[in-house]
Amino acid sequence: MKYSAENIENIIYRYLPEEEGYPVSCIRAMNYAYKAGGKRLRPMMMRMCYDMYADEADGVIERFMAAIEMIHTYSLIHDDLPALDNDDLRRGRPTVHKAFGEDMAILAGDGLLNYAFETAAGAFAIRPGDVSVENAFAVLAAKPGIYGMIGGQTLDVEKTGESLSSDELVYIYENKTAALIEAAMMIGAYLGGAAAEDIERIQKIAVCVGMAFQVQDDILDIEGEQEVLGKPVCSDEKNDKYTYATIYGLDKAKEYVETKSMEAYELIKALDAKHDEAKQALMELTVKLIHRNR
Ligand code: GRG
Repeated sequence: MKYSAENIENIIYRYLPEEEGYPVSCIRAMNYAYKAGGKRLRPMMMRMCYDMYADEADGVIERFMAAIEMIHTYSLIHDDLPALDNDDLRRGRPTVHKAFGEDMAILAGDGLLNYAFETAAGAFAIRPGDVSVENAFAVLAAKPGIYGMIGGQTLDVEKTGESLSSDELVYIYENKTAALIEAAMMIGAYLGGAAAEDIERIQKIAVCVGMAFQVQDDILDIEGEQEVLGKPVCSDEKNDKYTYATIYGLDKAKEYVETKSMEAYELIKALDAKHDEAKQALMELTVKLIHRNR
C-alpha cells in the first residue's frame, strides 16, 4: 500500500533530528511526540496531491511531508498543555508534558515548529530557483499562522464556555483544523506542478475535507472509545467547549460530515489529474474518513 501510514512514516522519520548534544532532552521529547503513531493524514494527502501531477518523487516533496507533520505534532503538544486542553493521553501515550514536564513540552512544540522550516528550507538547494518551492514554502509559513491555525485556535480559546454563532464556528473550524489540511494539499499540488486553477480547486477540496474532519473529531469526542482514539473522550465537555456536535446534535453532525465529504469527493473526481491512481486514492481516503473511528 503506497499510501499506508507505515510507508509515509518510512519517509518522514528520516528527517528527524539526532538525539544528541546539549538540547538532547528537547529533541527526545520532539521525536517521542512525532513517532507516537498518528494517522499521518497530512503528509499522506500532500503526497497524493503531489502524485496526481508529478511523474516522480524527490527530496523536495519528502521534506515538505516531514515538515507538515512536524507542525501538526507541535500543535498537538501545545493543545494538550495544562493551559489549553490539559489532556494526559495522545496517540495512545502519555502527552509530552506528562512524560517530559511542561517546560520541555513547550520547548518541544517550539522546536518542532522551527525544525519544520529548517527541514523544508533544504528544498531550495535541491530545486534552486523553482517558483513552486517558493510557493510551497509560503503556504507552509502562512496556513499554520495567525491567518490560519493560530487564528482559529485564538477564537476557540476565547470562546471557551460560550456557544458559537455559525460564523464563529465556521471561522474556528476553517482555521484551527482545515488550514493545515489546505496547506498539506496545496503544497503537494504546487510541488507536483499542478496548474493554478487546479490548485484553487484543491484548496476548496481541502476546506471541505478539513471541516468534515473537525466535525467527525467532535463526534468521536462524544461517541468514540479512548482505547481506539488514543486520546481521552469527552475532552470538549471537560473543557466547556461548544462544538458543531454539541450545538446542532449528533445526527446533524453526522449528516454534515457525509455532505462535506461527498462534496470533496465530487470535486476531486472533476480534477484534471495526470495520474489516476493518486486521484483514486484521494477519493477513497475522503470516503474512508466519513466513518473513521480514530
Ligand atoms: C500555543 C496556545 C497555543 C496553542 C497551540 C495551534 C494549536 C495549539 C492547536 C491547533 C488546533 C488543533 C490541535 C486542532 C485540532 C485538529 C485536529 C482534529 C487534530 C487531530 O488530528 P489527527 O486526528 O491526529 O489527524 P493524529 O494523532 O492522527 O495525527
